[in-house]
Amino acid sequence: MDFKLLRHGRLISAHPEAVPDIESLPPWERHSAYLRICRQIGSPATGAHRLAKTGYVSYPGLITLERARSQSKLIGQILAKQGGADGPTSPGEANVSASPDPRFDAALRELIPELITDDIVTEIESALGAHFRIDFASFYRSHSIAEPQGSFLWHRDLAPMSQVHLLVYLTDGPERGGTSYLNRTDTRRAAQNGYHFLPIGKRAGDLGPIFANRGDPPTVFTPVISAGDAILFSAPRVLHRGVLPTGAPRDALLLIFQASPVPWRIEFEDVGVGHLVLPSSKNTLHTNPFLPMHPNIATETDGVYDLPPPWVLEGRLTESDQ
Ligand SMILES: O=C(O)CCC(=O)C(=O)O
Ligand SMILES: [Fe+2]
Repeated sequence: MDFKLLRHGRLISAHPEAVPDIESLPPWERHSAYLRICRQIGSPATGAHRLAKTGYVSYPGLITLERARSQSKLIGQILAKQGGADGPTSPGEANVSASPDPRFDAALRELIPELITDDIVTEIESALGAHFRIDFASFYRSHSIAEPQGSFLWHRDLAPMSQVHLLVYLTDGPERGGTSYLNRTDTRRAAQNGYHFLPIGKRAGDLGPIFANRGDPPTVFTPVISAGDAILFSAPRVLHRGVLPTGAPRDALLLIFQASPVPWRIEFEDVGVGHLVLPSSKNTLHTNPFLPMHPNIATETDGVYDLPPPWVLEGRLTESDQ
């Protein structure tokens, strides 16, 4: 399906006449139609293969230790005012996200051009076959708690299939926790065995039973993290789980990318970073990706769990991708 588009300077979005048709598509189909249009318009880089094949790429030392420490310190200062610097703010939830603050905007203006290296651009663009944009950013602290919940259990993010995360660790040491990942092949095997986009209450900490008596056990990738290391990963396409810290908290910066008809730098230069840190988390599946800032669609019900179509369970980007 093609939609009427509009150019605003160097940016491109949907024509108002096309919006009702776009918003009436089911979410997975809407995002895959968008990806196909981004592919037609853009001239993305090609040739990289790690993100496309495995679903994750590790970048040790992506930013300096000094920069990582100063971001971690900033998270501490903001949480000290807001609550959550020294422990969870809701029972059982390890993560506390820092609220928007002009100091984060200043930090992002400096950090983003360093974080999004040419190699990262090539990996993302080769994997999507399209350019990408930064959708939002989150600075968060994960505390040591007794029982893992939410993103600390095996999951795939219920998000557009082209959504990619860059998780930058700002603290280090194994006692500060980390993240574990399965590759795309093992994630697809898990889906065939019935474990995929499970609602929070049904997520497991142990995938052993999912693979028991069904071929080789999965390969679990759990990098030992140092402050400044980063992982680029396809959050809806690979199973992953945070590893809870056992001592002092873990601080991280998460950048969320979505497909775009134009290169990320154009939006970074023309729109800035003021919209990136949000007061609360964003449900990126229930958005209109054709409009500036990908706003949520108010009429689309949040939190209702429908079984995604087979191509989504298999971890493909669109119905016609592999
Ligand atoms: O905080 C973590 O280690 C996991 C993050 C996560 O689940 C995500 O970015 O989708
Ligand atoms: Fe996740």
